[in-house]
Amino acid sequence: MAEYQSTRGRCVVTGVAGFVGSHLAEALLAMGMHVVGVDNFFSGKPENMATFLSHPNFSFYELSITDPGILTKVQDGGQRLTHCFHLAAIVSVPYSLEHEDETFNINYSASMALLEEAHLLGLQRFVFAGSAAEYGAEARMPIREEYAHDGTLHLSPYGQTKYRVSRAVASSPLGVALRFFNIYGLRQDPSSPYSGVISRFVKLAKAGLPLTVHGSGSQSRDFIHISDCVSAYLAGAGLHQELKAATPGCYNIGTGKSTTVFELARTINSLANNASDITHTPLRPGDISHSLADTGAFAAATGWHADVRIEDGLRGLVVG
Ligand code: UD2
Repeated sequence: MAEYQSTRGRCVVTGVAGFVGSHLAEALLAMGMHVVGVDNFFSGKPENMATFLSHPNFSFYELSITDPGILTKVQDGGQRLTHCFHLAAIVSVPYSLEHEDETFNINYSASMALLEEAHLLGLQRFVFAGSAAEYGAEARMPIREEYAHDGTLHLSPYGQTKYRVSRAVASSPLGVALRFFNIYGLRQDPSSPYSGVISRFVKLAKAGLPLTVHGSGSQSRDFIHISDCVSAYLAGAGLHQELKAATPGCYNIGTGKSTTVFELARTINSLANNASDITHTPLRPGDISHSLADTGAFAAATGWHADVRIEDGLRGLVVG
């Protein structure tokens, strides 16, 4: 993990009990920041906060981001908040397709209200968790930030709401929207059929079970390790010791390298000494063929780049 600046400030992390939010909170606390965590356990889990729940610089609020005036509510004793990392959202694409209004309320309306409140309270930075889903079924690779526009055909309410908020955040003087590609790492939940492919494959391979590849496995993704995502959040917020603060805008966060699902399955099986055959199931409806980030904009703005090679990240998950 990169070295982080020891600095004082009071950060809000929404979605703190999620896979990514919990890693971000750990890093901020390790830097000496105060962290105010918000989660309503819709998809987050209390056990994700086990390493820091009793940290003296951490306070937790079980609240939905749809509660009005949430930043004012969590300003412990009126102490000034400095940064807001907004990660809480409906994160499942299939769920968003079945619950369009709820997704709009949570992912769009609540996010816009939070951004406005951050302005009113004079926060220094508002860093938003955007997504590669904002690009829909983009065919040009690697994907550049400007490829998402108002005419983009979004494949889900999830992608559409993330796009709209990213645009609003990027045009605010305190806003940085980070469009993450496929994040993986410790604590990612492998339990649903729509969980990240790496978390599912690692769980199956460790149990000696066959990995199920949808289609031929020639589809590819830009897989980015959680520690690189955390360093991108810190650079986005202007809190990374070695990197420049990002200017307001919208940035891709990926590795710039693609891995096919089949390569992934083979590597994970080999690391886990899993002798079971790889099985193939029908392609998932709506699956995109390829997704690869052009990370030049964030690199130019901050000097950030991903450090963890996929082989090393996978070895860490499988072998420990
Ligand atoms: C990612 C995001 C999603 C959304 C989307 C936008 C994750 C976990 N999901 O979906 O939230 O942002 O990008 O494009 O980051 N696969 C298998 N076998 C399995 C599971 C998956 O072959 O058991 C395949 C799957 O069909 C797909 C690839 O692996 O081709 C990646 O699947 P994923 O669910 O990890 O991520 P993705 O890119 O569909």
